[in-house]
Amino acid sequence: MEIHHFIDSLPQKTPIIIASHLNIDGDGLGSMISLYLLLIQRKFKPIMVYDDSIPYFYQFLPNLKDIHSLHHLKLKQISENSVFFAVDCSNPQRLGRLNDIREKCAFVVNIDHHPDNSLYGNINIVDAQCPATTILIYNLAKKIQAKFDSSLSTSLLTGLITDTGGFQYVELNQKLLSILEDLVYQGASVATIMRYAFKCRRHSALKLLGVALNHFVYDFQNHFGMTYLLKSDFEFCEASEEDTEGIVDYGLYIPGSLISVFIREIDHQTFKVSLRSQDETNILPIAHAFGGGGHLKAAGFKIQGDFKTVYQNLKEYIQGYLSSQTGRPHSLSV
Ligand SMILES: [Mn+2]
Repeated sequence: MEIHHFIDSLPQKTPIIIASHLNIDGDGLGSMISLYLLLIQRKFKPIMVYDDSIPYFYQFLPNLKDIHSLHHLKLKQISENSVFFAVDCSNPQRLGRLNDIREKCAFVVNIDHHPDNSLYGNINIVDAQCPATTILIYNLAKKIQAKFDSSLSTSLLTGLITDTGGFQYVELNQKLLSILEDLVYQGASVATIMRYAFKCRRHSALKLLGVALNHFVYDFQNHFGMTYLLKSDFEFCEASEEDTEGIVDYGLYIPGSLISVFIREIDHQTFKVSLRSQDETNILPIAHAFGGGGHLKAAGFKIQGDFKTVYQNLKEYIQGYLSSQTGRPHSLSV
């Protein structure tokens, strides 16, 4: 069934939950809020729910106050005829504790653009070619002839701008340009989104970035950069996980770098690893090899062990992976 027909078929009293992935980003938030606004236009009373804190630099987004923490969600708000919309979330595990709520709902709609989406919904709108989940919501908005205003346009454009790194990871082609033009015309501000998403960082985040930059090591022969942050670094900078946003990108700044690796200790001997790549280098197989997931050029996973072993094993794995890649595109040498 097509999604807009499904929405048309829902009785207006249907309890609707909208959720996204843990460690939420601009696309997850933008998708939740834009879908929420669309459903409100259709006279539904959806509930947005999230299982963590929302990064402070997304405070410019509309309707944030309507996102409930899991803690405040009353179980009576969920019934057996509830519909659960999961947006920008590749698999149910990434919902965190919200997965328990998904299991209680009668029907699940999965709207996403991750290539490794596990198609866990009763309806799956999954398009890995799409640069952001908010573009799928934009298409839906057009289909149901939604009324665009600055709130809807801002939430939609935030997903596109943040997931493309401000149009650095995908080419701004004619199709995206016409969507961009439409959203700007309807009231979204590119400058505001760019500024908050990429250039609004508190002092603890800047201090943490300084430490991470000092820890960067580059393997020029194999074209990758690697850095880390330990618990002690977070304590020294009085920083939290939220302050790590964007750090991994710096490994790609060095001319010739194809992969960036960022390891951080999130618990004793538990590490989160972020991977980024450029120039057609696909890092998703690396994330899959370690039990993680993501996109071709942005992926991650968790790993346990003592730091030195984790670091060394990962370094050797990536060296092996890169040297096994044939036809590696020519890149600048340092
Ligand atoms: Mn996304």
